[in-house]
Amino acid sequence: MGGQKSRPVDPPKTLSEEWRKIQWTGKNNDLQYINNYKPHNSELQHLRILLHGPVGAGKSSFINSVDTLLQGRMAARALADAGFGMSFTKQVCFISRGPGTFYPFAFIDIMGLEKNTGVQVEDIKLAMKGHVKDGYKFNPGSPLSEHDHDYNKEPTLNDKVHVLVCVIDPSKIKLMSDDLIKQMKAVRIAASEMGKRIPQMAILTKIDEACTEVKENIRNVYKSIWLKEQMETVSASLGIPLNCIFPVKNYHSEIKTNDDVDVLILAALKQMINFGEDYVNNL
Ligand SMILES: Nc1nc2c(ncn2[C@@H]2O[C@H](COP(=O)(O)OP(=O)(O)O)[C@@H](O)[C@H]2O)c(=O)[nH]1
Ligand SMILES: [Mg+2]
Repeated sequence: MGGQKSRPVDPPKTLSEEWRKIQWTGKNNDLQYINNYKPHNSELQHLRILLHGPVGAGKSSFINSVDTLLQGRMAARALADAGFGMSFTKQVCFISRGPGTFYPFAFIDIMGLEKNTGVQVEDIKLAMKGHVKDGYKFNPGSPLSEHDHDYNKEPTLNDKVHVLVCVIDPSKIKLMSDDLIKQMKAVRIAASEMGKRIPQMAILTKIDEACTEVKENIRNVYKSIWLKEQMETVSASLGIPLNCIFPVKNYHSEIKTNDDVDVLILAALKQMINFGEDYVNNL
């Protein structure tokens, strides 16, 4: 009698196979693709990629990471403010490809959607339509009005947003308020209703922080059961198809780049460019 109590078996944390196939050795191909990219529509100077999401989600860090990876070394742009900077400015970030030249895509970084502190949905809608002049300092209390000096009455293709990217820290998903989710959804719906639908995707950042398996080896990204669940939750709560959601690890503390980190960032960036091209060419 009194046999040994069997130890509870921990459920597995990783799948034996990646559920999304990744070419871990494909960095150079992807890099070449980005380096060769030129907008098909010659009217377009820069494909404009708007990042939105809560403060601290990693928007600025993602832009920095793209910069870092394309330069092959840590980029010295002071964008990611450690300690969450509270700038409400519509900042357009161009990525340098050498003295005086830039990649034909740019990121628009707008401060978070936090209730009453961040940029409001109305302003983001105006920005998507190209009505908000670059460098405009948003006033969280009142959206930009048509009569304002910074209101662009006749936006051209180059002023508009061509891809909408929602940036989310997966470890915060459970803590996201209903209000915040409602606002992110509102932005997404606005983008869908914009005459022609602006393509949308999401990136999940900080995958190294919340998931031990990924922290140990970033190649576990598509084996981690937890991360897959977070991606499914984002897909369900924001209405973004799973195949438009990309996990990334940003460069934030390291002093050297890493090919596996680069491969994930490049996968997301490639999708942004492809989506933007679709949009611009089917107007
Ligand atoms: N561990 C880890 N930290 C990150 C990552 N991305 C961003 N961070 C950190 O998260 C904080 C907020 O990032 P930031 O880019 O300023 O967020 P933003 O408010 O959305 O622009 C900063 O301290 C970053 O160093 C990531 O992929 N992994
Ligand atoms: Mg920021």
